[in-house]
Amino acid sequence: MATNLRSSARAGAARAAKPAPTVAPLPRRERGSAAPAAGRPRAGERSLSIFLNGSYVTDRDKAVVPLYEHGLLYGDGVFEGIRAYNGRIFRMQDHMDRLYHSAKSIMLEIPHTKAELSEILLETVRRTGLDDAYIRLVVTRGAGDLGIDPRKCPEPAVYIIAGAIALYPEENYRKGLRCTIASTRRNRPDCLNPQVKTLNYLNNILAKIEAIQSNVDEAIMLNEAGYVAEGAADNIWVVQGGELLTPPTHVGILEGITRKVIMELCSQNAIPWREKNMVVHDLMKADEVFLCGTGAELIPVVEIDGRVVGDPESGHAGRPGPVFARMLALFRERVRWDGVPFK
Ligand code: PXG
Repeated sequence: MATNLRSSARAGAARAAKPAPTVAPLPRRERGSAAPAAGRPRAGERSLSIFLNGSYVTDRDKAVVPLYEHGLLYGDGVFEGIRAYNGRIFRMQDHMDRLYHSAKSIMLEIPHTKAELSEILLETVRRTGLDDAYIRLVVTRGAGDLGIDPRKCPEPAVYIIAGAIALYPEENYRKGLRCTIASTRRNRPDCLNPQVKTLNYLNNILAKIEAIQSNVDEAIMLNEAGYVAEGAADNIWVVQGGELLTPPTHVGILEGITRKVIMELCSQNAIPWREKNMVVHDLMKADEVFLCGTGAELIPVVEIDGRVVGDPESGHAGRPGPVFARMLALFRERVRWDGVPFK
């Protein structure tokens, strides 16, 4: 009979001989890996604000959720990653709409109206005292019993964490990301539609683990038919002949809000763009590739499975390209003013 590491370690006879791990541990990231003493804020957490299903909490160690919470037991819930810039919540309405659509899709009733939840969101971020913040908004099925039956969870739960933003290292924006094409395919839309932003991120995490194991920064995922889908937690753009191309949602991707902002910025600045089904070769021959998402904003990809991105005669192969630089500048200008003020 198979035993897990803990049960075998508990057996008296086995105590002396700890079983050998079956997998090598994932390498630790240097930054933020050391845990501070309990109760003491981690770096950058003095400005932490948490809405814990009805009450506001500032101490991370007091912000605990029930063990029988189905968000934990089954990933039964939905979420949004949101950013505030310059005292405004960027694209709050878009995030609210997507959250409520995701919840509707999994038959989860959010226990607040959009207007109420927006107010709670604004208040949570206001309490941080920050102008620029990262906000995680989570709605779960709530606590139930050990079975999956959602009817055993009488009350959905709402959790919001707002705090200082953890950016990718600045070096990644200057030098670009090295990526792998993950062998883990993006969830098929008829199994778990990637448009629904659920707490089930294992598909993406498995792709991220592949990137880590390959010693690169990020993973690009394909759909089951081999079409380019998206990054592990970002959408993808390809620049070809001055045109911006991104996979359509029917390929099986999250309909990203940053992706939508890029479409708008292109249209407003007469930069050609369109949705296109793409295969790995389209990435290999691209002039430029970049990823986009709330956390990463826009981030260039300079290498994919050992191939340098870009034409060697362009002068920017293996480096962030001019279209990326222009889009990043337009995006950074937009976030300064486009949002709902909370101050
Ligand atoms: N695709 C996937 C699979 C994602 O998880 C995006 C695209 C980009 O969507 P937005 O709406 O953010 O432009 C995401 C973003 C983070 C973070 O900290 C983001 C996501 C998930 C977990 C963390 O940026 N989703």
